[in-house]
Amino acid sequence: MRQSRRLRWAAIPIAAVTALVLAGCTTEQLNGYLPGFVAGQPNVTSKAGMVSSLWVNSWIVLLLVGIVVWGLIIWCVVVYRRRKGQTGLPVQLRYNMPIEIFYTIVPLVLVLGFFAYTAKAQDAIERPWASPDETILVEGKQWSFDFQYTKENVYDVGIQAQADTSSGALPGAVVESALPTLYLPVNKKITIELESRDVIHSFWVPAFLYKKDLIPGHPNYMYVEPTRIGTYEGKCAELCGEYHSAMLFQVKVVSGADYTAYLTSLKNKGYTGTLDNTYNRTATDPGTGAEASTSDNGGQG
Ligand SMILES: [Cu+2]
Repeated sequence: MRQSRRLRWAAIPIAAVTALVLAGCTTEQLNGYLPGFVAGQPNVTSKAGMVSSLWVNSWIVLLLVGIVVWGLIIWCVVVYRRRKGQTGLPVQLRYNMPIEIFYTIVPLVLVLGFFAYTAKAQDAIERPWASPDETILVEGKQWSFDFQYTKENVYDVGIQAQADTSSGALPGAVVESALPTLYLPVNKKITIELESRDVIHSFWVPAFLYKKDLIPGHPNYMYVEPTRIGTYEGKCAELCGEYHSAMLFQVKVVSGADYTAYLTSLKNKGYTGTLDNTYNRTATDPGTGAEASTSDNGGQG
């Protein structure tokens, strides 16, 4: 009786401290330090919150499991330590049904729980838009990306990151303005089709918390709804050859008006029509008939 009352009193300061700690949490901390979350601003995409809550809640559950396990280990070590004058092995315990049922059921419940929440989030993230506002084809190639804005029939061709050799530039710095840039209109449902011209690449925008492989001959799809205007870094996340590390790009989430203006600028540059295989490295492979007339450019097309 006395002990339970004491526990109840202990609960008050624990709850108060927990509330204070959570109230003092920054947006970054509440989202498990995942990239893309900024205090007072909307999430980068409509689905980023699902990923971060799956991540953060999984960590909370796993830390609670950890605390129980660490506690039991420390308790065993202290309570059943060898005492002065003891020799030989202690009494061995076997076939303890309650414990065996406990350590079978609890992990099973945990695994099923993680599976269910992961499947639920994955289903929501991977569900195709019924009627996308925009459809964009992303072509990976050694070592850059091309972007085809399918509805408007314009495209942009990327080159691999260029080293910044200007005075004062840090070693390894790249010319940001020369990076291929994918423009996305804010608050629109966009289907991104992912393809590759040569080997497997991966399209990764860390701030979107979303990444998917570009596989030659096997289109993949991403369903994105960007919800915050800004510039986000992207990179290839699948080792794809010598200049894999130079396979960088940027994503600019812009207003509808800026998006239209950008597409018009592509049209004015003459980047109209459909991206064909001109930029394929494999266009020069033996057997295509092109090997005689086209010199191998080292795959940097
Ligand atoms: Cu790559």
